[in-house]
Amino acid sequence: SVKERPMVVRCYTRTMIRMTQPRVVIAEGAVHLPSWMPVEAQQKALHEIRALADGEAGFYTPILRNGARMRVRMLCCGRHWDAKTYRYDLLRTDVDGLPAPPIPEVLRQLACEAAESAGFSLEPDVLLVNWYGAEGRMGLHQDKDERPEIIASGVPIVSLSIGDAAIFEFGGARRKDPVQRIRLESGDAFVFGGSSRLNHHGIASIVAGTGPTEFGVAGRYNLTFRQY
Ligand code: MD3
Ligand code: FE
Repeated sequence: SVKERPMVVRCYTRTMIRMTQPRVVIAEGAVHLPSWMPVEAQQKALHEIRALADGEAGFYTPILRNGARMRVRMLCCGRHWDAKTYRYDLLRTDVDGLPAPPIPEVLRQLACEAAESAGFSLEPDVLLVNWYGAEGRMGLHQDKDERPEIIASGVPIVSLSIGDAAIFEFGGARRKDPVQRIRLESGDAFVFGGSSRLNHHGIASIVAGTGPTEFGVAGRYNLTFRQY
């Protein structure tokens, strides 16, 4: 179903225009907000991501407990997701032992607004930034390493996409449940709360060269904001 979110747009002509923004409910609690971020907000977010990338504790390639390299580069804020233990930790124990940097305030604010746009509320204390190159992907999985009480409460995970489009797969509670394929574009927000919080999901592929050219970014950044 599609619901509309009324919003006011300030034009350069100083006229106030009432517009609506699409809100697509994919499953109970799973709300897709296409083009939710204006281009300026995406650029502001990219600026923050670049500052993190250039910081002491930058991007790395996570190596899973089975020894496999993930097909994304990652950077965690607030808390670090340890790919060896599948636990959250204040330090990057499986990478370089450095503390996870704090979540930049600009980004935290964006996530709270996206949650609100979807009818949820979120106080994120973890941000995972994933970077996908043209060959990037992420297999079907569940996000269940957060505290059980948080997961049970239905608090959402907020995802923001910037750069190249991605083919996102969204399944159900069981691994074998059928998946919906949704193309995520630069500027899209997606909120996964309620009963969709434990659904299987992944990134099947990146559609290289489809991001806004003015950003000068290669590949795709995905930001997931979580409450641990
Ligand atoms: C559905 N990231 O970091 S974001 C992840 O695009 C992750 O980088 C993907 O899956 C990416 O764990 C997908 C969309 C997403 C994020 C969290 C979810 C979908 C979700 C949690 C529950 C259900
Ligand atoms: Fe996930």
